Amino acid sequence: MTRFSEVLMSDRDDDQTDDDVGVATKTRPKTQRPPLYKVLLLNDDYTPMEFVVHILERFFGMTHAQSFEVMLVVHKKGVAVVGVFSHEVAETKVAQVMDFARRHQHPLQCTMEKE
Ligand code: TYC
Repeated sequence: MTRFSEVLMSDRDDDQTDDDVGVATKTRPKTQRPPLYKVLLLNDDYTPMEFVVHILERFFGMTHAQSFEVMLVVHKKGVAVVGVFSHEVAETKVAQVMDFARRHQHPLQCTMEKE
């Protein structure tokens, strides 16, 4: 279809007219997302259940009910993921848990692994 405006402006070097929507062809540079790390809590026979519940509330922002549930999963299954974080935050959580457990003389173990 030829429009009057197109005839008048036919010497424009741009072929696009107002109603040509066009397709975006710009390539999107690949963005890199930082890897995430799972923080794992391990079961043992000596750390009191209430202590583990307290750890989950204090360092992982869980409610008492959530903490109790997750503690029971670790108790029954041996291990559970208690959170997924950036490398730096995961490292901090592991250090906080290990330090708190050590200061209270409980053998609780907390580790991290790449997701
Ligand atoms: N198994 C411990 C007990 O019976 C409780 C416990 C739960 C310990 C979770 C560690 O990560 C843990 N007292």
